Amino acid sequence: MSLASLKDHYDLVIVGAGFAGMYQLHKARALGLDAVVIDANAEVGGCWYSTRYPGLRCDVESILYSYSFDEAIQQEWVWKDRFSLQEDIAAYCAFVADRLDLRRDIRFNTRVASLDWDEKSRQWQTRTHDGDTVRSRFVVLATGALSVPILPSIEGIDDFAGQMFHTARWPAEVQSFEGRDVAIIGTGSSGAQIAIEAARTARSLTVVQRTVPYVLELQNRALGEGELSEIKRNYKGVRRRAMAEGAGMVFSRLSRRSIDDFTPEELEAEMERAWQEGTSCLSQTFTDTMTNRAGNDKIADFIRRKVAASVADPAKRGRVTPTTRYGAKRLVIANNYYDIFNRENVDAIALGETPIVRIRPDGIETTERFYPVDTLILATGYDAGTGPLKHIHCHGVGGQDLNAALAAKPSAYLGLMSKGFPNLFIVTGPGSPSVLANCVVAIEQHVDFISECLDYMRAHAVTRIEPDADDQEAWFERCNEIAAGTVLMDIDTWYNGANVEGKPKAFMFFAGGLPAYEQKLCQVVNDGYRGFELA
Ligand code: NA7
Repeated sequence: MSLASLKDHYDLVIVGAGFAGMYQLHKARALGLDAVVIDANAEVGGCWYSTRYPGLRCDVESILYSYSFDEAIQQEWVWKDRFSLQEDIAAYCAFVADRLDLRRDIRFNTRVASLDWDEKSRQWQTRTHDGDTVRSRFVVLATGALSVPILPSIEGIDDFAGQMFHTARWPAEVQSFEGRDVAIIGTGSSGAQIAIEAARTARSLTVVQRTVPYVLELQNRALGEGELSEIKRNYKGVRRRAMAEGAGMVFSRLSRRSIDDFTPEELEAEMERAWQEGTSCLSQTFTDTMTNRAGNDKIADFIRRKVAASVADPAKRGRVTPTTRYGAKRLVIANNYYDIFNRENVDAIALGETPIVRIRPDGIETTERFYPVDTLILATGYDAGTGPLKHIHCHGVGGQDLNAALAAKPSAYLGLMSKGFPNLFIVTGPGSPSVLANCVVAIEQHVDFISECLDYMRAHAVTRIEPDADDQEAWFERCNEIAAGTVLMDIDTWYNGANVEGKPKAFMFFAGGLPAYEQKLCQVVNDGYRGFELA
């Protein structure tokens, strides 16, 4: 593919052509701004284009994990499944790019190497790895939260002689596990989804668990034509309902009551109903899943009983039964996950009981036994939130380094801007609802805010915006205060930075829900961008 040439100057440079970058480009054009998107991939879609392991499926409903801003697009696109496969989401992004003619302003196959602020001209200089430089008044980092993989350091791993890959860097040619001896290290969403695929065809599958996950039922199914038309008839209403919910999703019913308000029989019935509805309904139906630890234990126990009813072999059942705090880690939601452990070719290791001694060229040796492996899958997660920014050398006022600032404290005012980095917006950055909600809703919320802000600045002849240091600090504290009142800080997770060595333990997102966050954004705008310094 030939690369569109970059001009010397734009009003706005957008880094990343995923959901956020695509929408930001569309909004910038509507404002009459001259904008360009730069993306390292060869196509739009961001992580939905670049992450392609077999079985990758979104755990937010298709009808809501999609743009709401264009009525014609949402009426025209036909979703196949209640929860979409990666290939369908990637196809949707390509369709949107076609419809809005976005590609002519996207420079693909190009990585941004550095961003440097020039105080005198109040402009950013963007340098690409190819050596091109571009100047712009504004930069929007639409780089996503989960794209930089973490590779585990396990003794002997470098000597492994079989095929080995991280889920985020999946080779296109590997689509089948037929006849292979597969081990999957990691049991977040990626590990669980691949395990379901691999179990069907692998000669043997070993699921290596460091923390044994709670896996909820996705309840995926094909979307009937009538069902989709019904939703489309009132799409606006469905979107409004999603926006009003904390996580940007819609359920047929939420109890909206405390777990303590139920008798044991009623609670059992409510949990079963929510389990059958699928996805995260079991967590969302109660008002206090994340704050009422005794109540939270009752949900954990309900899932343990589901495991007990699903896995016949008592030894395997013991190994896949979770014991940690429910809901503190990102929920894993998949179709019939526990059933795979009834297959003779599938086993699980619980590292808490039988740790890995070393990886050998032909398998995994634990303190208990040796597992032959020729395909080693690293489903070991991401340097979340701040990780994607680490690959860009970003220097703000006085040469200060954005990554050094984020390494010290993952803080951005409203998750949008960091002090010392004027005119640089981050979509779904640290301190925003981001991955705690339906990310597409969170992205639209941010892009709308940024676009309105750019329009305001132009109308008021403002050429520089940056957050106030005290307001940024107060927001960081607020995010951590909210998380501290919940189970989210009870254990080490990628939400609180604990999965990356050397990362400060701090809560990286806003856990107060989308409506509260939206209210805050509105207040800030109504008060003339309170918390921001405009010049
Ligand atoms: P996650 O959710 O971060 O899961 C990573 C898994 O890998 C998790 O089970 C980790 O155990 C495990 N892990 C990480 N390092 C190791 C080592 N060294 N040894 C053993 N196990 C390890 O990543 P996913 O890709 O599954 O999902 C990320 C998100 O992407 C997902 O939630 C969706 O939003 C999309 P741990 O739990 O830390 O003990």
